[in-house]
Amino acid sequence: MKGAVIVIPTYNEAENVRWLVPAILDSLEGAGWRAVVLVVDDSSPDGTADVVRGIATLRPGIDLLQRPGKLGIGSAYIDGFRRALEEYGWAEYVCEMDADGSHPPETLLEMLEHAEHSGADVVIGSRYVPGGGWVEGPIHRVLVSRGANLLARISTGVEVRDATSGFRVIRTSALRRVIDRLNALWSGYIFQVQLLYLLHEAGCRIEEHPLRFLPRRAGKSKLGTCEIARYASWCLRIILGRIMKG
Ligand SMILES: Nc1nc2c(ncn2[C@@H]2O[C@H](COP(=O)(O)OP(=O)(O)O)[C@@H](O)[C@H]2O)c(=O)[nH]1
Ligand SMILES: [Mg+2]
Repeated sequence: MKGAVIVIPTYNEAENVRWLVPAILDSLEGAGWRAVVLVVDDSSPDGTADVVRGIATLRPGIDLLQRPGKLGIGSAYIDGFRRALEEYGWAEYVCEMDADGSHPPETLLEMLEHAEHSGADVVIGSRYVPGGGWVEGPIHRVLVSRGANLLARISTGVEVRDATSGFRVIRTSALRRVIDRLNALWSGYIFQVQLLYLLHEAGCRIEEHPLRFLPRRAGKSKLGTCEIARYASWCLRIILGRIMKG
């Protein structure tokens, strides 16, 4: 049986995990996949972890990694990936997914099937390939995303249209190639671009799959101006480094 661990970082997503976690398991198990959803929660004040514990008593396939405080989305993925590789050796894929409903579970299934059929090491849910896009995306969010992608492409040189997407299927064999180098990555949103760069440098085959990116269902975005500034500072540093080298 094909297997996947879906790592979901959460901070104040109680209303969302309640429906999303069972929906992912229903979708994948219904298509013959073995799946575990691993929620990495940073002791959310809204009790996200309690909701996850509650639904975990009702069905198998749900795991929770609780951390002492808000340590960042990047570091949540690093801890989640380590746990996924250590505890779930049967899984061929480790996935990244947001908790807020922007990433539809049906698309995750399509991305896994895409990886199975194409043999790609990484499949990214992409808003910027034909068939993908924003569903009711507010203009400022779309502009931030476009700008972030432009910076990502100039700094890393990786020819991926949606380098900032946090919706990804990664073959475990590919993740193992870079896992020892993840400690050097940053804890915030730039982690996604840094990880993509590492996977690219490790010779992974990276493909994109159309994603219809939905509005967040409940709660608030955690992407603030500080995060955007940190993101841009990393990209500019890499670009300047390139220019200095000539
Ligand atoms: N564990 C953890 N999860 C986080 C943190 N920051 C954001 N997230 C989660 O990362 C995912 C993406 O965040 P979101 O606020 O939707 O970002 P946006 O889509 O760019 O607005 C969501 O599931 C968040 O709950 C964090 O510091 N720690
Ligand atoms: Mg979101």
